[in-house]
Amino acid sequence: RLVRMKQIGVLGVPMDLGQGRRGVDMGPSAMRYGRLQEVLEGLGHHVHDYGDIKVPVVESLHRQPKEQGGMGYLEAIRTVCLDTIEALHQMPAGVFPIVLGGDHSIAMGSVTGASRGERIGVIWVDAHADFNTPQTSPSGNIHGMPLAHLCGLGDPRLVDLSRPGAKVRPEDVVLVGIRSLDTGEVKLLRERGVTVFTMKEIDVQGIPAIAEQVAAQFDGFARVHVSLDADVLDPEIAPGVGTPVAGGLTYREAHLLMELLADAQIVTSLDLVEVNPILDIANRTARMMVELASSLLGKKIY
Ligand code: HAR
Ligand code: MN
Ligand code: MN
Ligand code: MN
Repeated sequence: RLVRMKQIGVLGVPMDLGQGRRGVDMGPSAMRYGRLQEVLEGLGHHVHDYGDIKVPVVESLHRQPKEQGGMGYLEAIRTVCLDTIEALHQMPAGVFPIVLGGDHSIAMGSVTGASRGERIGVIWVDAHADFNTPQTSPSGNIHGMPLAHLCGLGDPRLVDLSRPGAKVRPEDVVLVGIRSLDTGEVKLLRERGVTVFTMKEIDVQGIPAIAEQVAAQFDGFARVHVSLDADVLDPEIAPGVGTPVAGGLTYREAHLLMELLADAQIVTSLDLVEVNPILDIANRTARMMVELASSLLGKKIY
């Protein structure tokens, strides 16, 4: 079977304001250096790089000392997400967007932009659920909150991006690879009916059974977004992340998930986030993310 050729639009969002560790703003460069465009063109796709969204450097921002964690950067994050939405809306309809982070707070922009105002399924592949609100967050870091805000929970300034209200229905969200949750997140995820595949479920059921359930859940959806956080991978194979958690996906589990999602032909947009080249070893994590994008976009060896 041949790969069905896609028009791919790459957009960098070099934002590190959603968390405290510097270096994740270099993620887009690291993945471009890891030959993202060449690899995808090698599959037969046409790739157009739209460049980077402008993100203020942290030293130029004056945050309120009273604000906890990263909440002081809320307005800057909001502006970057609005610019991301606008840039995605500028891409021609039918383009498959790949948004390069940056920390995971960029997903409030990327998912909203990729949805183009319509219903969208979200496959959130991450060690974390990122389902905190400012009230439940133990850290105040906004990269631990994007999925809650996409579902309409939390600070209205982040919920009401481009139009008021939730952009994603909680029942249209599937989490895969989860192994670190805060107490408040567990409560919210259960209340809202989000589907959660923890690492335990992956160990017990295996990736094929989970990929099948995900494909069934999103059968018939016009839009399905994969938000791939590098820290879902085991830190042994992806050391370049700010919040590593032991016991993550193996190389083959991660690729198999992408390969089976490619076979299902449901995915219409992708984030590659949380790559921190400062913490990495010889750009290994960025290269791994490029390879995973290639598996999701139809790479076949036989
Ligand atoms: N749950 C924690 C918090 O909200 C940690 C969130 C962390 N990190 C990410 N996102 N890398 O997936 O602070
Ligand atoms: Mn072009
Ligand atoms: Mn995340
Ligand atoms: Mn994470």
